Amino acid sequence: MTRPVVIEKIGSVLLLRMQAPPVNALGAQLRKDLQEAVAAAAADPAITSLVVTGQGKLFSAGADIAEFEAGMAKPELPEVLDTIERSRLPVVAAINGSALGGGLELALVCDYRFAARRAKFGLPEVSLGIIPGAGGTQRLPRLIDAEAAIAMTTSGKPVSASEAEAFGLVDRVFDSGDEAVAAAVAHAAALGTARRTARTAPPPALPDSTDFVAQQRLAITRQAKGRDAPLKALESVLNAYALPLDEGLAREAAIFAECNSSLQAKALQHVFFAERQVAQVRGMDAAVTAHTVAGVAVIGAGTMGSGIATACLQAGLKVTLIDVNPGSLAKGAQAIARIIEGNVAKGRIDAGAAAATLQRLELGDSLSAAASADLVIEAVVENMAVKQKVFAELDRIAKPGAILATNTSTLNVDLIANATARPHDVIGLHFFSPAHVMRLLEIVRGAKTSDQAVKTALDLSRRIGKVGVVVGVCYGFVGNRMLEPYARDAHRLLLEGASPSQLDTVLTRFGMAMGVLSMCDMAGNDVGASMRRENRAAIAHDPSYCRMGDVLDARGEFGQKAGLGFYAYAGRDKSERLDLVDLIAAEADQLGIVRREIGDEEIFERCLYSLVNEGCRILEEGIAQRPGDIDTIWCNGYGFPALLGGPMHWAEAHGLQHIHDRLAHWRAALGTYGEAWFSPAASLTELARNRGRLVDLFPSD
Ligand code: 3H9
Repeated sequence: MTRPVVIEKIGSVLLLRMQAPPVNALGAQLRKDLQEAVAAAAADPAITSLVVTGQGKLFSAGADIAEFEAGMAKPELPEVLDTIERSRLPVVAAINGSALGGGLELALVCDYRFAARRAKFGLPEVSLGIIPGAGGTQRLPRLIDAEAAIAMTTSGKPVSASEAEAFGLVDRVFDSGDEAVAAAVAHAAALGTARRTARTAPPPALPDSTDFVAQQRLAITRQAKGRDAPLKALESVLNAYALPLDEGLAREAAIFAECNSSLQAKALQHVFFAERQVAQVRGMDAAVTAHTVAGVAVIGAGTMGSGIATACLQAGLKVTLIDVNPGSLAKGAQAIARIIEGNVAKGRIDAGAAAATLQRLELGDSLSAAASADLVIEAVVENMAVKQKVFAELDRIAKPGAILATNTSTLNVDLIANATARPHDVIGLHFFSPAHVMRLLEIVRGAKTSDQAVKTALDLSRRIGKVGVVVGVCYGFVGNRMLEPYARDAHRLLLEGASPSQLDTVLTRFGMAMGVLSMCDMAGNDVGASMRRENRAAIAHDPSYCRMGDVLDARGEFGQKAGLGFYAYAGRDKSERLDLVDLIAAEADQLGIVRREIGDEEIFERCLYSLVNEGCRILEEGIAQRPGDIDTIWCNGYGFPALLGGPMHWAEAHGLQHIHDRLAHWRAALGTYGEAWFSPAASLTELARNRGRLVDLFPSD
């Protein structure tokens, strides 16, 4: 077995190369080897100095996050870094690639930092609900100015090598990792045994402004959006200015431990691993490779089609945007140009890059323009007959082996696939609007979809910067299927007496990015109504089903785009509609629903527990592979707060038994409506009875 630290003696310099694929995480064996190598070098009179570097793309991604739940094995990272810092020999960090978290903290205890230009430097711990716990909050302020140190520690955002050089975090920047290593070795040799500075030197003073700290605290609180870790990180950084190093380090360790045992940290760390586990798809032939995708054709130049085309163009792909309606095609092309040029205005790309991106776009006014594409993504109207017609035609036009994808958000992918003679090449790629922004991509595997098509879709999602989650075929797949009971009950609660703003406030107070009725207005009440028309058979038994959504649709009150919906809009500003109360009351009257005062707790339980209940059914049916896949979908596509870990993680922390019992309560309390919609899922009932955990029924692997 290869050791995680490879040691090479170059003259009097000992080169320590971390080699722990894929990201050189500082796991137990690596820490032990590093500590032993440094200690042995100090005892060896033939060694004058050391260089630490990494193998591969990264210097190090930091501590091994998988260790956090059970606690870090000995030697813990702070202890290893302390050994390096107190060594009698100088150490040069040759930062071949990104240095994140504990990886950056390792670089900070070195005397000099030489970096490759591609390297990024960051302390992303706050996004895991923790603070840097191996000296980052104490040593970074001793090296760079307070504002930059606070920003790096509390935002988690990495900086580039040139920014790091400008801050004084890095001594020299090189074009490649190899050059950085060679220069570091030469520098270490020239140093002899001379160390650089006293480790305990105090940091420069905080900016001379009485309200500097107050301003920082305010800005961080705003950006934290309910997360505790950023303010804890600030508290720890401020200790660096008030306490001697060793005392500051001890406080940092205590704050780290406090954060790491919090529910937020558990939720955010769950989200981190869940997002990565989605790429592991059960039942896939590991030997299958992805189809090469150089050119993509997108059919339909509406909002979704142009957004998908933009996402692909921005990732460097060649795109043909196709629409048989010349007006729609021109509008779609303009929308794409606006987004790309907007990126120039925002300083994200330069004008040359924007021109090159737009040059990769071709327009076509008939499906035949898709003939040479490796991947075709259909984004036409959400109607089965129309989609089947498009796929039957594509079957004749597309080249053999091309992957044919539908961007349906609810429809049966198998029925669409069966319109072709090559259903194995057909797959669902459900993008979320705006498609060039939203991170989620549901990859819908049909009954006959080949492993190669799935692999290609997973590769594409990564390439275009999205998190692709493989799901099975059912109405609405995972995301929209769960949205259905959540939104359905919100609509029903309106008829029973809640107001749109009461409903939405309960949900946003819980942490949802947006209330469900605001979301309906944003997506368009016409879109919701048209989806219901396609699914009429399943909902016909409930005349109250999303009644207000249908009423608004019939009145042309489609939401934001119409200026009226569940709210009234002036641009993006929304206000309550007083006239809606009478409209809702009249509908309730017709349906024989007695209106009453609805408490916030009832809204909370009925909407959110219905969401969880549907999640359980989806797991029972194998539509989602594991609870973490559902969490990934809801955190990335539906604004569920990551600091609660996603609906399934949250449900477990909140109490599965309680959720089951309250669903049973509402089933009994809400008459025929309750009986129709509130039966607890079989798996939830079983888990409630046995006081079990989701993993008991739905193992992660
Ligand atoms: C820390 O350092 C705490 C200290 O301050 C104090 C301690 C006392 N640990 O993302 P990818 C795995 S906290 C364990 O797909 P990419 C990941 O799960 C740490 N595993 O690759 C995946 O596994 P699998 C602070 C890790 O190229 C595989 O590596 N650091 C870790 O798209 C590939 O990951 C961070 O928060 C880790 N630290 O992106 C950095 N990192 O193949 C977290 C990755 O089994 N990591 N894995 O699914 C990242 O942001 C990205 O992984 C990175 C690479 C940008 C590095």
